[in-house]
Amino acid sequence: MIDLSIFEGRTVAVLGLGRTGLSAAAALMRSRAQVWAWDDDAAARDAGARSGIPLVDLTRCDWSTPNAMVLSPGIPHTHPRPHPAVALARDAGCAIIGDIELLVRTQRGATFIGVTGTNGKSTTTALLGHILKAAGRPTQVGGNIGVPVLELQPSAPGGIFVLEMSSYQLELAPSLSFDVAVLLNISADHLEHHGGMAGYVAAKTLVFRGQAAGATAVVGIDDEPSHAIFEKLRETGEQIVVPISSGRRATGGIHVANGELRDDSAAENTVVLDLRPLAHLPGSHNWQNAAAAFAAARAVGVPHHAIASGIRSFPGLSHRQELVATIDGVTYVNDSKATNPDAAAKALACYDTIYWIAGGRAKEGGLEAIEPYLGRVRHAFLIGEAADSFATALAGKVTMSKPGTLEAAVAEAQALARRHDSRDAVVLLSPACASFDQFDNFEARGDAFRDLVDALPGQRGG
Ligand code: UMA
Repeated sequence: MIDLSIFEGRTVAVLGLGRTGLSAAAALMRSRAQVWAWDDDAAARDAGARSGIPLVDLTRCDWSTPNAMVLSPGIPHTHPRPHPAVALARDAGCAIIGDIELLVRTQRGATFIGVTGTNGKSTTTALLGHILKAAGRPTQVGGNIGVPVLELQPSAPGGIFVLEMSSYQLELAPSLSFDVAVLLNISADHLEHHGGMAGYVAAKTLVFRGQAAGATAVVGIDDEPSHAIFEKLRETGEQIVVPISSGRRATGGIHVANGELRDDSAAENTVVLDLRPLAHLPGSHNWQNAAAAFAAARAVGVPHHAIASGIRSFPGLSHRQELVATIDGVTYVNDSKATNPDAAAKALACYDTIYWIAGGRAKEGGLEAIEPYLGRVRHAFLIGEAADSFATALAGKVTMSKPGTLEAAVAEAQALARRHDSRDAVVLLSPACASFDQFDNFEARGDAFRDLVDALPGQRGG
């Protein structure tokens, strides 16, 4: 756990008692700070109280006392409107920061690598962490990937923190200046939280904040907003700027052509590795992730051969095109992490005969990203709150039904897919939606899918 003695004897408000807030309260209490914690959810407050965390209603307290507020990333501080406690803290001139700001303030000697982007950031973060560890570098991985950073250990000499950064977390870490910052891609997501696309792009751009000469910016150039950021950094930034692409030659950078990872940073366009045989990194989106991880690892001095070896031995991540089982010739793939249409489109692009389970709580924006791949979908099984709106959007484009629940969808999908005569049928859970209407989070949704598949009659004997 990270030592926060810089707050010893001071009062720190902690708003939100989910993963971030619980870890922040624990680290602060261990460092003998006075914690005032609150959560709008009574059950979360009760759980906090049971762990000995002092509760103070932050919407009614005296804001002249706290020295800082540690805000959980998912709680609004600007759009659609600031949480009432945030507004009070701000009026009182209290600093509003996230857990990653605390990590940065206390671990000044460490190397920080930040990975952001709308899609692929967890895979890239995990892949990069794996490469660095395999190369013998003392590396810890945390942030949005699901490990609150204050639960990490203090940095060892030469230590590296690889942090997956959401747009929310970037806004709450004003002192952050990454030694290596990675922006993978940008497409519409979390628009309500950022007041629209411009606000979202601005938040993502914060990953490059404060980078000076000697730092490295790794930037995807395959979508318009990211490409525009790349151009601007190349013209005006002081840092080294490395373009990455899985679709075109990234002159002076890293790209993938026909599945081959190529290093063009010295204008030699050297082939580093053939990515096509790697089952845990399927599809061109994962090839972009590999290009980004390569560029970032190289920026901290890992040799080519060690990076290639790390990419080859990467075991993949749960809930991201995770191969669950093959039963009666039908392959079941858990892509629960696809919480927006863009992410689901990337999975749909990887298979030819798809029985697609989609739905949940829809994000803003339509299903346009999905449309080019609907020809691969034999049947769509729609679940959750979005079932009706998805049915309207997909009408006439694909055959579909509305089983409503994941359980019913898996049963229906199995019944239809096993009738398919060739061996390439895939039952794909790639919801294009958040999970919160029916599950606690995407992990719980993916675990439920895995359990349902495990219980299917067939070769597993369920
Ligand atoms: N809460 C309130 N008032 C509100 C809103 C929430 O009190 O108005 C409380 C909730 O009751 C809950 C707590 O705040 O108890 C939840 O806080 P949170 O939403 O910030 O979630 P954490 O559990 O702290 O998890 C966060 C990230 N979640 C979000 O940003 C929404 C996790 O990313 C991250 O893994 C974790 O910190 C550790 O760093 C998840 C995520 O969905 C994976 N991220 C989004 C994404 O990837 O798209 C950004």
